[in-house]
Amino acid sequence: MNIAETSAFAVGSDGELGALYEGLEAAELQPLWTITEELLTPTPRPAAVPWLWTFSTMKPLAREAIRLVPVGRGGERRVLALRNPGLGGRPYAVGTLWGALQCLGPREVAPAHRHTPGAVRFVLEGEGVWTTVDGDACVMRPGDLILTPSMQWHDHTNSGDQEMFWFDGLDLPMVQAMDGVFFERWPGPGESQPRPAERNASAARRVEGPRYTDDAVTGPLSPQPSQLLIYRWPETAAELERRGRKSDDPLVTIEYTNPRTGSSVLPTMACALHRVRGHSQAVRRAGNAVYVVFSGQGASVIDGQRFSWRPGDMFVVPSWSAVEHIATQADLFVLSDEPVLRALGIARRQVLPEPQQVTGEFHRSPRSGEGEIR
Ligand code: GTQ
Ligand code: FE2
Repeated sequence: MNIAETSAFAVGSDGELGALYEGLEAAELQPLWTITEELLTPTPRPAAVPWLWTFSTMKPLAREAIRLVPVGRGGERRVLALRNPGLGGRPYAVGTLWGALQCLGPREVAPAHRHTPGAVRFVLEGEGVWTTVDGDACVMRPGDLILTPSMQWHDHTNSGDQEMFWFDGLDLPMVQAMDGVFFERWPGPGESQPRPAERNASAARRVEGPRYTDDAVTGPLSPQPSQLLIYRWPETAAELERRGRKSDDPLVTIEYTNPRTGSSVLPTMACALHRVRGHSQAVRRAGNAVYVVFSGQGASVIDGQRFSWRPGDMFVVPSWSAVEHIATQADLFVLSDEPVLRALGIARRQVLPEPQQVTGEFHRSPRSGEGEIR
């Protein structure tokens, strides 16, 4: 930083100012007046960029990983993390959220462990897997949402002869930012929890209260995760149908809720489902989101770039980026960090009056695997 620039309003000679800045530098002190504009931005400036990972690129690589890299102690999980190119090599989908494709081959078991970051799974393809969460075997089928809240033991078992693929979302970057990561391996006996006595027990237990709400959860904030760990696709679809019939909005949104409190499913992360049936309004939201295409084909315009998508594709909308969706009929799973912004009293949304001008198209060349904006 040039002294004349930083000192436009300073009094004193260049020599005195030079000595001051040298003194500050040597003392590990940073004068705020030299960094105000990059620190206190009028609106969020996420390092993460809008990006899309196609299932057609990810799945063959995941299948090669199934063939070549066994799952087990050490690696723990066969997970391909979405690595946002704006984040300087950090393995995060956006600054606050981990997003990944996880897969298990026939008869594979991912060993039990637990950690402070909480996780959600949204199932894309295959049958035969269950995730055991603190002794409760949660059977996973396409379209189901399964929760593994913070510090609950979890392992994944594929008892069938199909490969299985699902999306993982974790609040790992947030927990990391709080320097709050703790991780433990199952102490045994064995690598995973004993063959569970219970199956889908959290769903069988009658937890009173609605499991879905419209877009904005306004219920009391709860540090407790949902005790209901499974949200089945047929129930989600029925709720979408019901709400879809009552409105002609091109976007029907439901948020999964903790039935006991009416708040988000996990303290840090909200899960929602968008049914797109037309051209939605452009909106901005404070906080980051990861989208997973469950069904249908369409496109989203993010900050003027058009991203076309198909089932299994995953894309990210960084904080305060404008986004609108276009499809005849498509279902998108959405993971966001909005509960944290709500808890801090800084959640905000803005609906834009006009659709965005499309200034570019996002393409992934299947050859290089590199994304490209044209
Ligand atoms: O399935 O337990 O994508 O611990 C990242 C960390 C999945 C898991 C991830 C994990 C898991
Ligand atoms: Fe885990």
